[in-house]
Amino acid sequence: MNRKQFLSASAILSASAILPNQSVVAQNYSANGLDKLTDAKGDFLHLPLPYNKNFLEPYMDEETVYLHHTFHHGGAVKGANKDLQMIRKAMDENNLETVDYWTKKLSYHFSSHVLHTIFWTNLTNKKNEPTGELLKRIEKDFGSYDKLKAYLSKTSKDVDGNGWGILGYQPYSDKLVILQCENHEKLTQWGVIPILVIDVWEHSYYLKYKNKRNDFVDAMLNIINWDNVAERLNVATKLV
Ligand code: MN3
Repeated sequence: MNRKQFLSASAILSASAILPNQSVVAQNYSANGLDKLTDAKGDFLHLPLPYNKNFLEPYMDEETVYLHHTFHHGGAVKGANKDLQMIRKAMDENNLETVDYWTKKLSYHFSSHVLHTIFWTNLTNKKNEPTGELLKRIEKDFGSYDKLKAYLSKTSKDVDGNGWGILGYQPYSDKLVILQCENHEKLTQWGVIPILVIDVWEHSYYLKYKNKRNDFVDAMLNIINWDNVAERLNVATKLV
């Protein structure tokens, strides 16, 4: 088996292994094991939630999940499709006057689509902990699971304005890294593949937690689906 065949075989295995609980189906993932975010034409797809709207109660209330998924995530998908269309139009018409504007917009909307898609699958409704290869990596790169949690928690709580706390795999250094992302696309490191993301935009928590972002982040850290994070790490390390 050559490298390409090996990668393709392991991607198929990973794609089946990455499935989270309940109703998520195999077509939510591409052949390389990453989330399927586009259709055959290259337009962006907004997939249904991988569980019922009340699945994350009481940590995340049904109304917030509904509004967040439908209008915030859904709005980003619509925005990304429009941005793409405007870039194609500019290229077709050979008029690049506003192409930088749509390119910036696409970075914002597409990054939102990527992070929200990961966010929904990262959550479950019962407490669990990382094990196996993921735990080994956490201990190697952060010292312990508790230290990782403290670092991710502090980073997420302290985002300036709207943004995300992110645990990702950095292939250039072969390490897990924490990012503090502003909006959806700022303060990244090139190459990082997110495997665990915490949305600290106000729309994520305000109905239930009001201004208490710290309480929301603490609650989220109780319902991380560490199996999903482990499967994402497995896919990420096989992509390179
Ligand atoms: Mn959001």
